[in-house]
Amino acid sequence: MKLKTLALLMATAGLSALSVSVQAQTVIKIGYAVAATSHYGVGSTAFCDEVEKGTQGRYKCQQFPNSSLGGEREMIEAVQLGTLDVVNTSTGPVGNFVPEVKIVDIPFLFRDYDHARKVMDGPIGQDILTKFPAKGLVALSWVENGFRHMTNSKHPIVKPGDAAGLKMRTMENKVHMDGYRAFGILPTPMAFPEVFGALQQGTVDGQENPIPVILASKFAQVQKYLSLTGHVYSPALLITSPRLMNKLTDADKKVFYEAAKKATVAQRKKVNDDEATGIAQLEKDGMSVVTKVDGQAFRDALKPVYASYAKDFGAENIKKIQDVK
Ligand code: EAX
Repeated sequence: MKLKTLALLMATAGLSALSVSVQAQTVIKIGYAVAATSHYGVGSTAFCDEVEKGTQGRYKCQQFPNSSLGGEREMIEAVQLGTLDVVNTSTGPVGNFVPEVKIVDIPFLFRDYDHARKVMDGPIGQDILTKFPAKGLVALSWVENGFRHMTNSKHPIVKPGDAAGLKMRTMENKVHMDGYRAFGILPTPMAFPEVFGALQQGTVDGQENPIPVILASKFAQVQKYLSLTGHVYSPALLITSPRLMNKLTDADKKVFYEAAKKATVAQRKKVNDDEATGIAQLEKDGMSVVTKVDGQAFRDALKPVYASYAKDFGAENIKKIQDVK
């Protein structure tokens, strides 16, 4: 009898040891273009911490910052193929995969951060997220890159005339490029990993990015002039694959979506913090900053392009976004 009990105990112990080893940890690979210390790193870490906590460690992340897995377009392709699990990416190349995203890339569409975040969190933004599965992708949440500003190595930009003729690196984004041409810029599309070198070598005169990216990527080392043009809001997305989502239990799925919400809050907060302290830092780093840009002149230059945006995206859809208060 005693022996039997012992055997039973041993069997139970063996079984639980087995069940522990069956619950192996799944490592999720998450990639982004900029440094681990950037807003992308902060958002991704918030996502990863919550996923690990919410699944009691059954899932954990391995992060690939600094474009170590390629540019944003390549990372989205990798998620589609299943070689990368999650990408935290600006919308730069996303419209080439999911055309419904393009409308939020229109320059001077959003008045400020409050407006942009309200649209993303509201029915318009949330409806765009539903368009991803048809393209073999799942958008977990809107995160954020920030309002984009121009930098260059030639001279201060106050009005479109100053930008005219400058060769400027842009994202691989037609909506942006069409708009920037109206400013007189010569847009040169390029993946992010090539930008620092192109600025250093003078292949391009300038580029445009939000303060958190300009800071994290040390563009002050290769660009003298920063103009706070805020000419376009740059949304970002946490994108994963249907393949990964379909493997999750309903409870784990909920954990992933909750984690994505935490990422949104954390990433936006880092954008706010960088906006608050970053301009002074960039000045310290040697940049000459134009804070008073002639925004109206930039908006006026864009008028003819808005007519073509209206044709592409529907004037009423643009107005719906503008009308969000
Ligand atoms: O997403 O390509 C870009 O300029 C992006 O803003 C940057 O990589 C962060």
